[in-house]
Amino acid sequence: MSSLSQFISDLASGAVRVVDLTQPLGPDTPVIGLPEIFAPSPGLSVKQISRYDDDGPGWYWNTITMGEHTGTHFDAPVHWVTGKDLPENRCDTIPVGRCVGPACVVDVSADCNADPDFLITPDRIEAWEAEHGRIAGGSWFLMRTDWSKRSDPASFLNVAADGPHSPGFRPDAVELLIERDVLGVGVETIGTDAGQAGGFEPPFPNHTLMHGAGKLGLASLTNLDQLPATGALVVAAPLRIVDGSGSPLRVVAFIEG
Ligand code: 23J
Ligand code: MN
Repeated sequence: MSSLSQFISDLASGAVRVVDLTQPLGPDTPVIGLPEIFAPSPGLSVKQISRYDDDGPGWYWNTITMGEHTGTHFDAPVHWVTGKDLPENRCDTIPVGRCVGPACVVDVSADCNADPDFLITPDRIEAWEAEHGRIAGGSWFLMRTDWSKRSDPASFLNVAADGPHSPGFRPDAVELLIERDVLGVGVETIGTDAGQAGGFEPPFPNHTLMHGAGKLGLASLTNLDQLPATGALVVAAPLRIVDGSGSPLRVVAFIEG
């Protein structure tokens, strides 16, 4: 049997399962809050075109409006100034093959429960590699924080007087992942950088360094607790928006068992 027909029969038998890493997308989906000097990104609004009525007796459809970076979404390298001149850096030009890869899932949920400002370090990634093997080039690096379990938007955004508090990456951890040549990183939080990352050096290291290296981002993922540390296959392909900096998307993982 060819490997693809094996895969198809494993899907049919349930030997391979599909896990949805996507949050529902609705008008109440939270959006990132930036300092007021910057333009805000609007959340989803939905306007009905018709619903089996005078505007369309046999059909239902809507118009949707939202920022590209709303809900479970994809960050393209062109999103950040450091990635603006790279080849194949936008939603319509990224080869779809770069959106598909094995997942390395690092569970830092206990650390994030103890400290909402938890930052993953190179040591922590190397400890994971000592247990599970070196991160292969072309992998998605997924950080399991269990942040997606914060179903109340206020606790998900976790904004205090000094700004948002949510976990992320230390700059040297981002550098290590670039060295490993990952496809990109995926997180459960509103963005791929920590809530306090605007004050890091460089600011927003996951955006500044990852996108500068042509790497991708996935934000607001869920169900990472259903994935094994290694062995899942993740498909995360954005809408092919011309000159798009990112897009909401459906993120799908295939796992064994
Ligand atoms: C713009 C500015 C800062 C950040 C972001 C966007 C995101 O997190 C995003 O969705 O790309 S941190
Ligand atoms: Mn984004």
